Amino acid sequence: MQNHNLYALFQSRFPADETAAFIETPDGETILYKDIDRLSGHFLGLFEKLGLQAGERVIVQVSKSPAAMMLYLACLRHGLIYIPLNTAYTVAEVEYFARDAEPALIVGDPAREAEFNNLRDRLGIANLFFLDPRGKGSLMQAALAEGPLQHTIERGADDLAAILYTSGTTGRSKGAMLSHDNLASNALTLHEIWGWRPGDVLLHALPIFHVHGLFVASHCALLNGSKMLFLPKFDLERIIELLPQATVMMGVPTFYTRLLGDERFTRDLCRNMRLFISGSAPLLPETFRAFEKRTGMAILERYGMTEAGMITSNPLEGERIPGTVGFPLPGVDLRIADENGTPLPANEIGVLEFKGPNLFKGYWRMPEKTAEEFRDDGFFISGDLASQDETGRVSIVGRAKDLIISGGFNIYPKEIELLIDELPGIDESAVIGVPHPDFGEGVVAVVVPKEGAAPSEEDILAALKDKLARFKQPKRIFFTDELPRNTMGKVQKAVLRETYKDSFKG
Ligand code: MLC
Ligand code: AMP
Repeated sequence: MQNHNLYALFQSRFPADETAAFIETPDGETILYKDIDRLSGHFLGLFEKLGLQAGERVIVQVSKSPAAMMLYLACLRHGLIYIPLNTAYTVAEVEYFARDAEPALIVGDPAREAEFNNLRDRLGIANLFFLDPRGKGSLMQAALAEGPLQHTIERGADDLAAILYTSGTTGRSKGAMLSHDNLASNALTLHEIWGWRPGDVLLHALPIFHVHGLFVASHCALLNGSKMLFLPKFDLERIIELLPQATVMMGVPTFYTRLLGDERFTRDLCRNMRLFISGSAPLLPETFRAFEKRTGMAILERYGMTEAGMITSNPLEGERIPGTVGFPLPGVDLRIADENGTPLPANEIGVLEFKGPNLFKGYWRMPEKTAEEFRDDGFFISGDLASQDETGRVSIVGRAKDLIISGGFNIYPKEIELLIDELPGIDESAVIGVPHPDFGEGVVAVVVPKEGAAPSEEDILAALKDKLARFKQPKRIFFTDELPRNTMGKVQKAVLRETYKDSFKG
């Protein structure tokens, strides 16, 4: 039987060259391909010692580091289901995920050790370890005392490799279950269509707790045996320093607007680059054009989501058209449909639906929610509004779901509205995204105070501080006597977005 474990696929592609580097950090830390088996093998030793079984969940909320990458690969090898969490999440937010996923192991940042200990005690989590931004801490200590072991356990195509939480329209997060084959099929396709070639070097500045940085970027590098110049986070200075050594970079649109904002970012700096890829949020056509003017290169925009990885891409060869996300990936069946799932004619706007080998296995322990988002014929309802032209090229024109995407992070207004609405002196609120020069969209809360009450912006922000990750907190709060509603009584968010559209101008 073929082992569908994704790690086995990577392993089969590791370069024969003993000196080939997988990761290089600005601090001079290097991991060679030949060392990946051994380094991840120490974690396998620890997993064995702890008695962790395939199919158990591991929650990881740690800074990006080469060690964190090794931990991810070790989880794949041991058949553990990897659950990465945004490092910005508060412990209150982590608690929700821990209750839902019932992990056998949590790995956290030692900077929040006391809070994690408290969480472990309250939830009865069996194993808690720490890994700091330098790859040190109790996890590493315990792992280095074990192994290294060298198993890559047998996995079937549908066995889960990861659960990535993504919020639903109700504001509560749902765990998207991704199998080894979901990840493998998408990685193989992207490796092929983006023309990865010997000698490619990836500049990796994305976080590794989302699809984009963890799967799309790292998996392509692994399949290609490529080196990743691995930055702990987006850092303009470092990127400018490292670009001449790179050939490929992936980023959210904010990466590209920030680069364009620096005059050192020139055509010469990009002399070895062959591909800039953008996604996770819409790339403005003006950014595409300014980028092309500055560098002579057309950013390749693609479209994806947590539930499926990548779904469409502009072509490597052929025209990349700004404002479009290109063609469905090979193997992806895509249609633009009306609210009943009936396909619409070319160029009409409807909801984008698709299916393919990359499409997830449903939401963790939420069969009803899963059923709601699938059509009877297996198509997944993405919640994105799009059109497709006669040639098959797709344009994302909006969202049917109430979602804000800020700097590539998804923010669900409902989650914030619920928290604001329960504060004293507040009648109701509406949270919207409006144009933001850096993040694409910025979060604005429009709040209706109770009669006679006068809540302040500071009070509201103070109340949200420990409950919500910083990036979700409104960057502006406006007070109003009444929210605009339609005849059905539904808040007209489009009207609010128009009213407050200049909140971040100037
Ligand atoms: C940081 N802040 C943000 C923010 N990121 N606010 C809104 N939106 C964001 N995305 C806030 C912080 O809370 C802080 O607030 C201030 O900005 C500075 O924080 P920072 O940590 O220094 O920010 P910075 O490093 O500059 O981060 C910005 C960023 C980062 C754009 C580089 O957010 C990022 O790496 N985004 C990528 C997200 C991503 O990988 N998405 C992929 C999802 S996968 P204060 O007030 O404290 O100063 C997906 C599928 C697909 O969607 O298709 O790919
Ligand atoms: P997430 O749930 O974090 O995976 O975010 C997925 C969502 O990001 C999609 O449903 C889209 O709304 C959005 N998205 C991703 N890529 C693009 C893109 N290139 N253009 C517009 N929206 C995008």
